[in-house]
Amino acid sequence: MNHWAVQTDLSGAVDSALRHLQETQAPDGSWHGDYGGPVFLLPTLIAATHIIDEPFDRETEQDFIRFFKHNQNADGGWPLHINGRSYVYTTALCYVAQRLLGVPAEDLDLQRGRSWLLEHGGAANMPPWGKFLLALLNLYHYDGVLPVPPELWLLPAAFPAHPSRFWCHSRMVYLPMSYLYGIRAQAPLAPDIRSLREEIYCEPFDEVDYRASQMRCAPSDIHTPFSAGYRLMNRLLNAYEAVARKGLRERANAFVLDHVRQEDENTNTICIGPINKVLNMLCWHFAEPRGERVARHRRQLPEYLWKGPNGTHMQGYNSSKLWDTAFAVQAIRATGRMAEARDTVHRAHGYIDRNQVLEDTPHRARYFRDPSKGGWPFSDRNHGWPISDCTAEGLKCAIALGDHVAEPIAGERLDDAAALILGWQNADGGWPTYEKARAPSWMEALNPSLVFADIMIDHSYVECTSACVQALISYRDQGVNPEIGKRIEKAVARGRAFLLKRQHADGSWMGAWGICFTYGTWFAVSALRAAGLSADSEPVSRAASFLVSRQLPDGGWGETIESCWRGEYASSPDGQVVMTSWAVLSLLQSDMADSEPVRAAVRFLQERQRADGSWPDETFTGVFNRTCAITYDNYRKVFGLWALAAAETRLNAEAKARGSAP
Ligand code: LAN
Repeated sequence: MNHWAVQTDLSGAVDSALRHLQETQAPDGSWHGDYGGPVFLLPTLIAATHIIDEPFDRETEQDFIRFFKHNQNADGGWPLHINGRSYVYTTALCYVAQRLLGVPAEDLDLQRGRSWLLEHGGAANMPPWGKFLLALLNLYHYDGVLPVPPELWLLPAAFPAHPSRFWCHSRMVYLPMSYLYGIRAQAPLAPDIRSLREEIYCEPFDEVDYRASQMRCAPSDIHTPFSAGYRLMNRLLNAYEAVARKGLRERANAFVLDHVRQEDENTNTICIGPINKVLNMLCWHFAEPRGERVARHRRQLPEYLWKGPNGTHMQGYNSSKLWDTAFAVQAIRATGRMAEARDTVHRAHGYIDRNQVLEDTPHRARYFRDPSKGGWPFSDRNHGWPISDCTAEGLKCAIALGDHVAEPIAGERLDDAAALILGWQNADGGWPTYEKARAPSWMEALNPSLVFADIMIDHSYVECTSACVQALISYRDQGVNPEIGKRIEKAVARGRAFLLKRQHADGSWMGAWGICFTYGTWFAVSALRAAGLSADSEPVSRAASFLVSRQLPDGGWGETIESCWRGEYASSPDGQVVMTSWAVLSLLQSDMADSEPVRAAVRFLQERQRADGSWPDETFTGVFNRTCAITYDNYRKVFGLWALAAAETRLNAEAKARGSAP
């Protein structure tokens, strides 16, 4: 019997999902969607534009307020990410931001927010980043800010805790922070600030014990407590701050400002991420008031904004365009309808072609940068920071599209990408996000954020490793010289060993950037299969058993962000399209490819699909630093299509094997 016959019109479902994907392609060839979710970014931006006195137009500001109102929790507080529980960090920031936007303190929602805040210890109970921002606004005393002296940058680079060894996102936040701290940057004490001082603390502003509150934080906000090592270091930093000499401070400030300038120039003032974007802008506001550099930053800011149905907010990156486009291309390819989708594919190829990084950053060693030439970024080439897995997905697409486009990307550019990937592999066989490991793992203990985990160094990740392994294999398979071939073979073997070591006892892999085990498992299984493991090999079979054990009665899979911070599978009550698609894509590569669980999952995907080929919005699928959820708007249409297409391919292959039409 043909088990697949139960799937009514699978090819029709693929057709309509493909049509929907094609219809939503942007004119530049990419897929562009909301990259939101975090709630702490927008208030940070509003504080900064307030400090530089360059607010947004009234209409946009009203839309910011709409975002805040929409995302206020029933208890009165604000969450770290949309739909999360309340944090003191975001509650204080969202309260302050709305006041700066002109919402009166008597506003009923703000009153509820203030009550929640004061019940949870007030703004002196915020985690360090929040206090730092309040200090910039002149709403908090610098005595209560964890010292971040710029002089650390002047230490010999060989020093193991030198900031050049931090994960680039933390490094690029710490950089402008150390400048602003070094000069004790502070907005003037305007009347709105004066009244806010009386609204957000449990005690009168001048009676807050700032020094004692340096390390104080509400339990609701603590994910990674201060380590003993950090406490000791913080004592040393405070002692240093008490004796810091002016001459050295000025030298350090100049050094830091030069690095801020270089980051701005490398990224066309986009900066690596939203927080350092805002802080770099503030550096220039204080260093060169009303100068061209701060103006350029301010002009560029709207690129980070997204106007959604529930208000305008600040996104986690300037976009996720390259990443989404690379997956869209692979989903289309899985349909086997490249010829039908020719124009779409051409335009997507154009985007991938135009957005490869073609040169290293200037004086890269002096500015602590790895090579960039040949890499692909997450958003676009203007941003410029290449990422291991984005490079890998870009390379996979460039190779896959080589036969389908008139002007394939030149071979030397593919060579550069492959060389970059090879150069990024860590000693443990895994791949990091942006940069090869620069520091020992104990440095993670110096994480001062409390709110986030795994931010101090660039660790090796399952997803990055998997993408790099797959890309190297595709690159090798199109023919390389024996010497490179040998290097790739070794790199792949080490990557494979890394992945096998990371498999959990239950057969799963934990993802770090998607939620969560369904994501990690899909990446790992895909790489292991590409690297030669068979569908019935023990690791792949165990992964399949794990997935089947987590399938929900509706035929789907669904995970919540709890999976990420608990490190244990946390199921949602109902199946979710994206997680179900990841599970299907994994199972189809296993010895369970032809099984009732897969058929039930495909039925689930078909049932959830709307008439126009799309799927309705669901829970978050992305995460960072284990605690903050982030939206991948395009994942439903991309992975939904990919999973259905892979199932259809399988069905056709079976029919062919039996010598009958499907
Ligand atoms: C991203 C976005 C892309 C993401 C992938 C490429 C998907 C991933 O496979 C590797 C890690 C990476 C590059 C990533 C890392 C952390 C980022 C940069 C983000 C999730 C986007 C926003 C986040 C950044 C740290 C947010 C700013 C907040 C701070 C705590 C600094």
